[in-house]
Amino acid sequence: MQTGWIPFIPESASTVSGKVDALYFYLSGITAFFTLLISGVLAFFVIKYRRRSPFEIPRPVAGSHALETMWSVIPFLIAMSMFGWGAQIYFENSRPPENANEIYVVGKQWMWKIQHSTGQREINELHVPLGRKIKLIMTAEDTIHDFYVPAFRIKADVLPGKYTTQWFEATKAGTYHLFCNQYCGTKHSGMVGEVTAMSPDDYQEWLRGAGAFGSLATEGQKVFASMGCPTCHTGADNARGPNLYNLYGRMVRLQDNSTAMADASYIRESILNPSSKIVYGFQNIMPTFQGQLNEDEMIQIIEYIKALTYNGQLLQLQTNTQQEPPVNLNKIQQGVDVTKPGTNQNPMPRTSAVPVTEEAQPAPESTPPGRQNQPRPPRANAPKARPNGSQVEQR
Ligand code: HEC
Ligand SMILES: [Cu+2]
Repeated sequence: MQTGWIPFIPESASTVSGKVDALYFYLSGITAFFTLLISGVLAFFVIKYRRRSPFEIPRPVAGSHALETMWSVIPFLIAMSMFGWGAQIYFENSRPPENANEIYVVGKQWMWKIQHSTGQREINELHVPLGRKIKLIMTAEDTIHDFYVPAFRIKADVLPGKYTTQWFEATKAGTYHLFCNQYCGTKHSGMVGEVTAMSPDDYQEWLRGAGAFGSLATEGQKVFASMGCPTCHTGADNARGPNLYNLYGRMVRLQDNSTAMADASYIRESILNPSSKIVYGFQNIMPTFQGQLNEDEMIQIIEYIKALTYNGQLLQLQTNTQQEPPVNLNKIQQGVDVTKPGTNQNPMPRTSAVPVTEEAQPAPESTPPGRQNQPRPPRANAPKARPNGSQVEQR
């Protein structure tokens, strides 16, 4: 929908902005139509049925079922059309597509901190390629903020202690306003920034120029090691903590036999409030890391744990026994997208963990030394080892 000629309408630069505008004009159009209709009819009747003499007594009005029904049903249908149309756009807008590029946003008084999974970081700026779906995973360090880009017609609250998401696909190169749209303190009005949408080639160029840090996953690996997580999460079967390999995106079985989805929020909660959900077959011994990790580090750890999942081809856990550097660190640092199957020709990492395949057998029911608890049944979220210890072929 072409809206450039109308004053006060922000530029339209994403796949959804035209749809939002169309709905907006539909609502405005209906409002204008009924405003004119009602005020016109009102003026007409005021004149037509005015009292002509002081003694005039108006004729009594009889009810009309047809009329009553009509003016109930027609507005109902109109209202439902608004609802249906709005809900459709809302759903489209609030469900990020599977294949989107993920970018992390941390709001804090009073700035926006952006982290790309390849390691680039920005403050109050966001660079994105045109024609790619971008999913923002957002959280706040202090209070409620709201990430609002009018040109993309996207806006969502950013909450402390929680991840919220929104997504967009930019369609037009340019630089657009970024606002915080939720009053968040003294300098709220200064919490602004710019979103730059650029052609994929320019974007690649920009990534090369901006990448001063390791990828989020490799940064996360460092945080993971420096926090002492590998002392319990060794990846071995008899470890004190569960193997985090292939954890992300799975259903986890919990002590009370319920299940939970291992997404970013679950991992975050596992780290900050470990006793709230105890993994089946494990003791409640994990200490809380509340106050020891900032939101940036939390995101990095999550990306690291995520990177431990893709087809079992990625990084390996830094275990105590491990001498070699993780398999894919170099590739990730070179900017190779190791999440694509086939980019890693290295042999499987040497952890006890093996990706689950359809024909994978349950782990042998032996009790490894040092276990405090009963041998546990195979866990839904744990990769399973073959009885002979060999590794299962990649899919
Ligand atoms: C003292 C040992 C210990 C340390 C240190 C430790 N963990 Fe844990 N972790 C555990 C145990 C035991 C569990 C399972 C019980 C539970 O859910 O609390 C667990 C559970 C988890 C889970 C959920 C796993 C699943 O399969 O659902 C995640 C994620 C996790 N830890 C991440 C970390 C991170 C990140 C660190 C470092 C910042 C860390 N842990 C440090 C012992 C530890
Ligand atoms: Cu704010």
